[in-house]
This record gives sequence, C-alpha cells and structure tokens, in this order.
Amino acid sequence: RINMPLMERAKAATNPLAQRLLTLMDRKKSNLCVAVDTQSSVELISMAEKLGPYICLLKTHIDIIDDFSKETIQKLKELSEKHDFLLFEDRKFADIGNTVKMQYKGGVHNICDWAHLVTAHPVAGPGVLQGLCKAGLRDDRGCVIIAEMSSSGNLNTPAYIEDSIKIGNSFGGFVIGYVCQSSIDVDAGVILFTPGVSLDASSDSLGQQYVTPETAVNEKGADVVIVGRGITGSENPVERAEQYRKRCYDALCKRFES
Ligand code: UP6
Repeated sequence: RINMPLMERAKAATNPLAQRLLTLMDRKKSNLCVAVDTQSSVELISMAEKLGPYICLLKTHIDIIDDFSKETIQKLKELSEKHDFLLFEDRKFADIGNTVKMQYKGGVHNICDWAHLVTAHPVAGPGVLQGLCKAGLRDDRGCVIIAEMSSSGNLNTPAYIEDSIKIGNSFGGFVIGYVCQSSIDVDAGVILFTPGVSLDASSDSLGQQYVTPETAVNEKGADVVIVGRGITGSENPVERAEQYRKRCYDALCKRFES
C-alpha cells in the first residue's frame, strides 16, 4: 500500500467512495485536506472558494457555525462541484447506533444529505457504524474511523487502534479509511488520514501536536494530510495552501518511487 501509486490503489479499492477519492487525488495532484474551523459561514464559504483548487477534501465542523443556514450547505455543495473536492464533516460520532443514526440524518445540519464523508469514534463498538449505515448507506457516502488522535494524552492504545481497524474492516462498504498517527497495516484501497500537521508550530496551547507534511507522509503513513490553522490562520491562505499541497503531494510521490 505505502509505495503504490494512487491509481493502482484506486483500482485495488473495493469501496466506491475510496476509489473516487483516490482518483480525485491523482487527477488534482492533491492529498491536502483543509480543516476550515471557523464560526462564520461567510468565512467558511470564502475559504472553500479560495482554497478549493488546491484541496481534495474540505473538512468542516458544521456545529461550530454561529450563523448556519441551509444556504451555507447549498454553497458548499456548489463549490464542491465547481472545484472538484469532497465534503468531509468531522462530526466524530461516538454514541449508540440509534442515536448516531438520528444525529447523522436529523437535526438542523442533516449531515447525511451533504457530507460525502464523516468521522466516527469506534469506542462504543460496531453499533456506531450500524447506525450510520442505517441512515446513509449509498455509493457516495462513507466514514473515516478515528483510530488514533493527534492530541497529547489521548487514550488510543495499540490494542484500541488494532480493534478499531477490525471494526472498520467489517464495514468495508462504508468505511473508507482511518484517522491515525502511525502507518497502520491496511489494504491498498484503504486510505489513512493524518491531522496535526503544521509548518509553523510544534503544538498549540490545548494539547494539539504537530509534525511536518514530510513526517506525516513518510513516518506516519499519511495518504491524506489534514491541515487547519497552518493554512487558515496564515496571512495568505491561498499561497500557504499551494505550499502545503506541493509539500504533501511531493512527499507522497517520493514514497511511491522509493
Ligand atoms: N483533528 C485533529 N486531531 C485528531 C482528529 N481530528 O486535530 O486526531 C481535527 C481537529 C481540527 C483539525 O478537530 O479540525 O483536525 C486540525 O486542525 P489544526 O491543524 O488547526 O490543528
């Protein structure tokens, strides 16, 4: 998996959305996911418009938006099509199946209607995925399991990570990959996502820990690199996004060649 080019991995993928994302990454030469953690929908849309050309995924925390409306979602959908990126809502579902089914499909956010991908903690067991599947099993919907977090003092032991993968593997039609901090052993068509990446800082004041794009790709096995404040908090987010895109994609291509 580690050294296989994206299109070979897309062919190996059994999950249609994993196939679509790997192909998109190859076409756009981007394995960059930007995390736009803002409370303003105007800012969210403006970042999506500006950064769209450089990214494969736009990661949201839709529940932090103060002025959320259906129009926010309509614009995100339009920009996702215009700039060829997928929408990734980092909801981190973690409850029993019956509750997450309603959290996914209901409420003002109706996440299932617009987010191609969502995240889930497997701490509650396979029920979380059964619940999500009940609401959203279709070809253009998928889930990324949080196997290991980037924050200091996290409770993700090696046994937890291993068990997370077992749960994820048993939902191969819906789970396209894992958020993790180490090069875990998964099939070629499965995608690893790594947050905690910055060129400016090694940590924040609330437990986040950062590495460079090269460390994420080479040492942590990242296929998709997730960058938030390193881009959105900079003076020129567009220039910064292109810089991260290039560093992340070059590192990935070097990995294929090694
Ligand atoms: N995130 C992490 N670490 C994890 C899982 N998710 O940082 O283990 C998410 C955060 C945030 C983004 O919720 O949206 O990735 C990282 O943002 P940052 O680059 O600004 O720290």
